Amino acid sequence: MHGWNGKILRVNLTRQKAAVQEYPAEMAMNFMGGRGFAAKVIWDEVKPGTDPLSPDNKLIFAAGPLTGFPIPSSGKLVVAAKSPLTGGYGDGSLGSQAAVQMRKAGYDAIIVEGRAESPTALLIQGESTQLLDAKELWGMGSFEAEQRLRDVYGQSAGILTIGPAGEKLVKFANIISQGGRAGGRPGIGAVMGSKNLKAVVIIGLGELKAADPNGLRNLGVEAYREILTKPNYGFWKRQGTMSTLEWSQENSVLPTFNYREGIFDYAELIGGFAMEKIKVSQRGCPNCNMTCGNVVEDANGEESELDYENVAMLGANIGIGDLKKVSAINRMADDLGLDTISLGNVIGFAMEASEKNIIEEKISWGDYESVKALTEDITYKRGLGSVLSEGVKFASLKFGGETKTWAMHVKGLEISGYDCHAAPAMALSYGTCPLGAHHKDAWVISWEVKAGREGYGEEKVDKVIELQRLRGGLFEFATVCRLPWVEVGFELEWYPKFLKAATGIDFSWSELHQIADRVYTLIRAFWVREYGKSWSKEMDIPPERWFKDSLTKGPFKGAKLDKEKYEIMLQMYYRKRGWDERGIPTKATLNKLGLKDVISELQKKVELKS
Ligand code: PTT
Ligand code: SF4
Repeated sequence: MHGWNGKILRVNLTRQKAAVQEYPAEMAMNFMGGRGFAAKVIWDEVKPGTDPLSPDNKLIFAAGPLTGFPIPSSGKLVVAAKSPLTGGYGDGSLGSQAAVQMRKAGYDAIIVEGRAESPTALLIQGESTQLLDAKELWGMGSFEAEQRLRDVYGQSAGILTIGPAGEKLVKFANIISQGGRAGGRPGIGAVMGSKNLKAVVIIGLGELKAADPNGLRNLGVEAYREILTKPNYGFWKRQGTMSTLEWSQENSVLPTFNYREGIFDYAELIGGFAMEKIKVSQRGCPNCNMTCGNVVEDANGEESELDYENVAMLGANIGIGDLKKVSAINRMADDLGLDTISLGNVIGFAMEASEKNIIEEKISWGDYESVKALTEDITYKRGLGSVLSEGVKFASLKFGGETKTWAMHVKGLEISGYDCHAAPAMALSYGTCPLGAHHKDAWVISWEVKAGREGYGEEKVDKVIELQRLRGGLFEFATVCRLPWVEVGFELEWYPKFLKAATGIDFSWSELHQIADRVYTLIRAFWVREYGKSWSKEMDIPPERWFKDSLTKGPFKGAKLDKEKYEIMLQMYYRKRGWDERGIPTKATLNKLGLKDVISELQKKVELKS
């Protein structure tokens, strides 16, 4: 095999053993890599009903056949596990030197199983694998832990750590790298913590082998050059994802006051231009010439790396209109290892509950000091923080009553930074994302704003599926950053060419789409196997707030979603995916996608339609 290393490293922390395993070419052809590999391993190896925080869950780090090659933005790594937040499949994409180093160490994936008896770090240096005592790092913030390791292993080592939130098993703890890259929203950091694994350090000593090394090198040179010529490149380098803030405000999709509104009175103070005034430097993932990490000086004079989602959720959604303060909370989240989207979501929920006297604690919109204290309490599971650390779905079940209406999640994963009162396609994207309400699989909102907000028609369903096949498919399997394509218009046609030069295989678009459909259906099967008879189409329906409470201001004042029309759109989506009216794959679809073995397993849990 070229492009792929053909090897997986399996580390058992209970037995303190590591083994290198070869995997068949069929696995590469059917699932490609990254999310595809992770989904296959989780389906095959995580038994139904496994407690996600038990030693039986598997923690997976997976790259794809393009990861690490000298082509644009190829330093990404999928981190995955059964999610403790949702009980379903969970993953995230992290930009890190660890992605490149893992591939250079000769592995396409690492599977971590079991649980170490005491805090441990996994060290991979070329072919050698060691488990190190990490007691001294336990309790440390992710920044300090990474720095300590970097002092020993050097600047080029790939390092992944968890913060105290992962150690304390906060259900939305994620994994941090390079002082501000974060991945694994659905609690993948908590899974790492449950295994007593504080850090992973990788130093690759080999070189990646492409089928056509010269061809790939030349393509890479041409591609980097091409990105520099894109008209939006200069502005992107200035603002990165932060320009989305003003765009969201203009289009009334900026989540504000726990998704009550789509505009925020102080948006200008926390947008891309405000960011430029406090920007001190710029960082990025490996192999990338778009370096979109905007580093700013926060309210404490410290460095904080900003992206749109961080600011939408820790700014507008909780009523903070001061970017330096937002940045300080963002820095806390990175250091503690908390997902900023879920953090802003649970805090917004608590603020609304406080306003409505549903809880005794007083925490008002925009109250910076209380937010900082609550962020600490969530991490260390104290008082109200302890309830919120379980996620917004759990908190609403605990507080009961009307809170269910405005607990903003799908399948237990808190909603990302786009309000959907007037965006049915984006609502469908959240509803059907294989992780719960993440925007990563189909950021259809930018298209929907241009195509028209009102409709619930077939073209919206088609667009969601088309984007899921690319963003949730190709980019997550080849495991490279999608932003060159999404943000500066780097053409999709480059990717089959990269794949051909790396692997020697001429993948057609229909083959790439089929891999995406296979993985989507396998992940859906995993969810259904976990939820069994309690699975229903309700799992794919966003929260009641968007159907019940209209926007009260802005250009879309009065707008709300239509439930009946949403459900018609959802059924259309199911039909196109070959799933039945409950959203469960049919036998014919499973057969067509080469997932025959899944049928017998799934039939133990639910009745399958032909
Ligand atoms: C992603 C989610 C996002 S998506 C953001 S900002 W975004 C938040 N960032 C967080 C953060 O920062 N700190 C923190 N403690 N929590 C955070 N949670 C949120 O996590 C990220 C970029 C971005 S910035 C995006 S859109 C793109 N996402 C990609 C993707 O998903 N796949 C892919 N192939 N390429 C992508 N490129 C872009 O990467 P999750 P990163 Mg992230 C500080 O992981 O779990 O998917 O959640 O990886 O290296 O930080 O790069 O406006
Ligand atoms: Fe990382 Fe941004 Fe480059 Fe993507 S565009 S690889 S997120 S620096």
